[in-house]
Amino acid sequence: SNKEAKQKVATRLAERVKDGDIIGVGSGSTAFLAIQSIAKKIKEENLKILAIPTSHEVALTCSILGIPTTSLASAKPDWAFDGADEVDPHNHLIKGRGGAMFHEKLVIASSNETYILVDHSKFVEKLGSKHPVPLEVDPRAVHLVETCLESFEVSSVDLRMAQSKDGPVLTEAGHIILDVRFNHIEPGLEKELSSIPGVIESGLFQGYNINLMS
Ligand code: DER
Repeated sequence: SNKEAKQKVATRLAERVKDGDIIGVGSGSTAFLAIQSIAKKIKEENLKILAIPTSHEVALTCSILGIPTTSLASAKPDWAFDGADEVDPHNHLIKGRGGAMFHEKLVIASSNETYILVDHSKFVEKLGSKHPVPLEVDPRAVHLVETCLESFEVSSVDLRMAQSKDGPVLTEAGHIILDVRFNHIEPGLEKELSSIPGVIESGLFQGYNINLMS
């Protein structure tokens, strides 16, 4: 099953942990299983590691599991792991279903290598087949960004609304998220999107040192 596949990948990832590692820890359900496997291993083998969480939720999980944490402001990760929503044949990713893609991209861009944990449902021929590309946008720039997006071939732009609170989702940095469906995702799109004034970051990951684990 999907859950068993995720658990197998999470367990295999935990085998990579070495004493003294500083590890960037991604958000999402697959990364969550990996963190639990890592907590088990470091207890059994009495390993000392530091985790760099990519969201408040991951930070809370680490503290509950007794995994010491640090931050990018104080340390560089030796390596990182995370999940993804879509992976294409070039190992380009769409991430951000969970809304943590800004911090996740900081950690992945700071890591020499990143293990992306996926089950086969994440593989696509073309990015954008199943998921929109989330943009983290400063709320003051939402109209400016929507206007700039008109010069891209876009089929929809949706403000991500909160489920258990009235109004839009606000990220941990206080921004809104626009979920954008692009008709074509070319290799240069990530950089183009980040150059739109008011776009803080996107969930498009093109050209990072990604090791797939599936
Ligand atoms: O939001 C994210 O980027 C997560 O990593 C997400 O893309 C994968 O989450 P999942 O492991 O729960 O599918």
